[in-house]
Amino acid sequence: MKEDWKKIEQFARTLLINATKNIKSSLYDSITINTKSNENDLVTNKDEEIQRYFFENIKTEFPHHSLLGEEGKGDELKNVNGIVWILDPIDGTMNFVHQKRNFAISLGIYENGIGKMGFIFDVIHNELYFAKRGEGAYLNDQKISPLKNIVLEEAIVAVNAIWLTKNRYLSHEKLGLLIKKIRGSRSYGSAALEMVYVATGRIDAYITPRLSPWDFAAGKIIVEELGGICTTLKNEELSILKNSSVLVSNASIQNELLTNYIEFLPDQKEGKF
Ligand code: 2AM
Ligand code: CA
Ligand code: CA
Ligand code: CA
Repeated sequence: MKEDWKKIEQFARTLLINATKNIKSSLYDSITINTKSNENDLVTNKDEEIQRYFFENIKTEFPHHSLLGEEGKGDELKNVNGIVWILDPIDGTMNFVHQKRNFAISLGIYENGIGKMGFIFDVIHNELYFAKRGEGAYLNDQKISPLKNIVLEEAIVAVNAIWLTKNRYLSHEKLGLLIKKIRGSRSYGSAALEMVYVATGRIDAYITPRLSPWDFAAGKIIVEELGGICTTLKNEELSILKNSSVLVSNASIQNELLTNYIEFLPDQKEGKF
């Protein structure tokens, strides 16, 4: 079946605009907060409502497409064949709950495992980051310039402080050396926003040992369109079928980060949280 990519893009934009309006207009309404894998892993009724809104509409318009999303009720993907919409309805739920800002809707559209379009909507700033594979990346209507080379001493790197304490995944000693080497570190609490910050050169890398496909699907397309690199922390390809560690980086510092500062602890298996 020949896909109408213009129609897919337009449809995605309409859903994103409507979802954003919905979130903004109900921002200070009372929300129901539940926990998932642990007491700090939050989900609200809004995360679920927004995902339902997307999935019901996509299913009606494109019944032959597959759906993958954080809040369940998607399709059980056995392979990457066909068109797959990958949604994180609210990325940065803790920020959404505590701060009412610094969260995003993340939507990646893949065809046979290859990222075709990535949308990351920073709801409160009204900033839509969009990339279409091979055709450039945009922040609202403005074309984003490709990334320039940098040196590690002048880099800003996003990493959650939890990984600088002793943990199951990464050598916190090596990461400590990195923090001393670079110009500054940041942690924003939304993987999608951290990825577009790398894509736009506001920061130069983002290091995290555990993400799911809906966290990185859209960001990967945007980052790669601007010349950045997005792999696992072992420099492997990311797959939309697997959880994994993620290194998002300006290409000029990626090898140095992997070689000198990122060390997986020996018995850690990729994707096992
Ligand atoms: P979420 O808000 O959609 O859950 C927080 O540092 C970032 O990591 C967010 O983008 C968050 O996405 C993501 N994340 C992935 N797995 C997580 C987990 N188990 N607990 C908390 N945040 C997680
Ligand atoms: Ca979550
Ligand atoms: Ca997420
Ligand atoms: Ca989420």
